[in-house]
Amino acid sequence: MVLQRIFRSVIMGPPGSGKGTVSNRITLSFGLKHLSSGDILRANINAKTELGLLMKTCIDQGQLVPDDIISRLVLANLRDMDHSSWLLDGFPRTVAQAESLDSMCTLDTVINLDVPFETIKERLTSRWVHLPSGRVYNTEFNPPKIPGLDDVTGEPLSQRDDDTPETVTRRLKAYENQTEPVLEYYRSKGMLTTFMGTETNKIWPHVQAFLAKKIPQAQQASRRM
Ligand code: G5P
Ligand code: MG
Repeated sequence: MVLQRIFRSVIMGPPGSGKGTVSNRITLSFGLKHLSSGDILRANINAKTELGLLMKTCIDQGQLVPDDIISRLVLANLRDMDHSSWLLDGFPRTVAQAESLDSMCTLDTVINLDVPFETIKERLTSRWVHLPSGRVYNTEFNPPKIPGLDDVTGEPLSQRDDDTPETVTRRLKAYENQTEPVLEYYRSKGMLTTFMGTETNKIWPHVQAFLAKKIPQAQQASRRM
């Protein structure tokens, strides 16, 4: 599908709720560009930039990185995608971040994946990632074709340092305290649509149908402009 008007969206949900997995499917179905704040931070850590090394301790302890740093990084990436339709994953995660995003653009929609915390904990310890692309696998749910290797590039997969059971517990706490208020922020603006469930394969058809309705509307609006 070729988009005719710029479509800007955010995907939210607790750690491990399937934001990366669903984003990948949205990218393939609707051609939106995917930008993940976690992938940006991990790319910095991997490249051993000064910022990456500074942020690594925060991430490994399951804490959020400071608002001003992540907002600067993400908004700079969004400016580079100024003429594209995009899906933002993992940002905003605090009300201050949501306000900084608002000051830059108007969103078309916010998708919220509501997956119970008990479901999430099991998933993260069996996750494997391809760091350069952000592609995610799971030894139970979507294993790579060859164990330990990325399906597309054949490069080795790794496990995230913040996927240990203790850190996952801290990440879920940070989500409850700092990110749940962002859901209310978007709900009060009438922008939030929530998809509940315990399995991505059951949630996905609903997300797909929702976006299929939203995106042609954006195209119709552009024809009237
Ligand atoms: P991230 O990288 O944004 P999180 O914690 O928000 O990390 P995460 O862990 O990346 O979110 P996800 O993207 O929601 O999870 O989930 P996923 O990767 O698609 O799926 C998780 C696993 O479950 C995968 O192995 C997948 O294959 C599997 N899976 C999916 N669906 C199913 C299913 O139906 N069944 C089963 N069995 N498995 C399934 O952020 C990382 C850190 O960076 C910092 C913070 O420190 C954060 O903790 N950070 C920020 N700090 C401040 N502000 C921000 N805006 C920040 N953004 C990042
Ligand atoms: Mg993710």
